[in-house]
Amino acid sequence: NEIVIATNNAGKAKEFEALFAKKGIKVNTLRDFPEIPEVEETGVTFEENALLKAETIARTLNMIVLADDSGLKVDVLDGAPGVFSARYAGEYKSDAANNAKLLHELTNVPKEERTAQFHCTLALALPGKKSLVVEGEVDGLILSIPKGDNGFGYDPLFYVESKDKTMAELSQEEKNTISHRAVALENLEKVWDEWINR
Ligand code: ITT
Repeated sequence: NEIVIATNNAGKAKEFEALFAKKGIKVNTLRDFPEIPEVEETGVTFEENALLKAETIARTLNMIVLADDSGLKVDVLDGAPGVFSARYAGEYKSDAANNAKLLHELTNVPKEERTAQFHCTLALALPGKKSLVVEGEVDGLILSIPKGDNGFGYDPLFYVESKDKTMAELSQEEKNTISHRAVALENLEKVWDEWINR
């Protein structure tokens, strides 16, 4: 009962650790395997990138590997930043720079047109098995001013109507009940046993 999460993102790693601890599954991340080189995300879809990360690392380690490719899709920007969410303001830029760029792109866009979704695609891979892919999304609105200090990435700008809070104002526990990542993991759980025993 052990899994490797193919991520270098500390925010994602923390959420997965909490989500898998409940199931009694030990989580390793790429921090535990510093010798493994970073997988370049050359795909144009969340699914391509998730499969690329999961299958490359699974082949290297010969272990069950879960990869998360996720991002923010803003309707008025035709789904941008999408798969480019981590590098929206440029390669190696900070979350703050990405958030600033997003606000700039949405200058003068009225509140009712600032609808968005957080998207998460998970790929589960083990050499010799056909990989499994599941998805999850959560709806929100992009605020004009960041609010809250929890979470990571675009969380301070992502307002969740049902909670009347941004993702960054939710505790990690609350975020982990409603997030795109949590929804995707629920979908993974439904097919997990069948996949493992296939
Ligand atoms: P790994 O590939 O190593 O997992 P990454 O950060 O490069 O890390 P992605 O390519 O999947 O991962 O990019 C995801 C980006 O989308 C992430 O850097 C954030 O900017 C954004 N994002 C994803 N999930 C988020 C969340 O729960 N809250 C806020 N922003 C999120």
